[in-house]
Amino acid sequence: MPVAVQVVSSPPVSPTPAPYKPGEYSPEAAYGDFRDQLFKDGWAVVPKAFSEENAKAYASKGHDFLESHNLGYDRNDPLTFQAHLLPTVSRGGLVNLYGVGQEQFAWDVRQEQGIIDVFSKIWGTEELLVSMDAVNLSVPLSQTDPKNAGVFEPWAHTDQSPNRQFFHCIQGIANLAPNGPDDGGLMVLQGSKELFNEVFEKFDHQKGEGWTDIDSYHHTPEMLDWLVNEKGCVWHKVCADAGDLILWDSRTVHYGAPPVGQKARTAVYICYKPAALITPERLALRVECIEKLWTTTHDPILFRVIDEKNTPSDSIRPYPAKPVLSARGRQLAGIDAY
Ligand SMILES: O=C(O)CCC(=O)C(=O)O
Ligand SMILES: [Fe+2]
Repeated sequence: MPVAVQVVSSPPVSPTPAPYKPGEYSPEAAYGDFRDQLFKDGWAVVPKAFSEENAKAYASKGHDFLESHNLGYDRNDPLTFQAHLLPTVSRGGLVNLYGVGQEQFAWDVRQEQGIIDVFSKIWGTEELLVSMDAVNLSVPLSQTDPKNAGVFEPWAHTDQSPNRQFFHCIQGIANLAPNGPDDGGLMVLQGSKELFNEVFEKFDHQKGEGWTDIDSYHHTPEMLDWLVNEKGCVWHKVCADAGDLILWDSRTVHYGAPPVGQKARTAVYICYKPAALITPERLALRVECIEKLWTTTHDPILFRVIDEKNTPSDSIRPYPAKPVLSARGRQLAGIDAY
């Protein structure tokens, strides 16, 4: 399981004005729910967004996925918790190859009504499109094996272009297994959302020929040092139970940490945005992704398509069957109009 650098194809993305502005915090306009913390701190956990029983069943499908590559991994045998017995994962246990974004269990999570309701509240509409993003399947790996050194390195970033200086996206993690302090998971830099614009002004000299329009920016050591040591931002490990939904504003600096205990991390990355935002061209591309079993990045509107050419031939696993979607799922996919 080498840590792969994923190349994704990049259809043109450009800074767009945000037509929805629900994401700014004001004490006068308190919601009395998860949105207050989300809009203030840049992250929040919604407990019990879906049932623990369903979460466990989805987690089991995640382990089926890992075992089905027939590389030697067996969830019941800790001696097989080794990188070379697993399919290729990207950083922090994130799997985005092998057509995983079109796996039935990923779609079943996206069709969970409790999760849809949370994003409907955020955007003020039930007419949403959902991402066809990666999953997280992190088997605990040895921290002393030098081959795993890269696995344990932080990869602090935001999933929003420095050119979009406004509320743009809320990302989510449907948490499938109990996720305590040692179990890996989302690390957030508390306080960094408020400083999203300022950090790029302060480090303007690092922009080279200009900041990227792509919604992914990895912060330089100088930026992180400034955020932590001068601005007082604090790293926080988000903990959650199976069935909880973790949310964060894409301007919050974050990364996914691998487990350092005995238990595996399993999660589905999930993000919904109003269907009204998409162009006909991108809607057609979404449907093509489902047809061709392609995975995308996090934003259901301005997504990039993961280049499946990087899927290694290290496994005999066939690609997934086409997912079967409910009527609601077909609307969330963009196959059927609202
Ligand atoms: O694995 C995580 O908790 C975070 C992954 C991540 O950075 C993302 O999905 O944008
Ligand atoms: Fe991210």
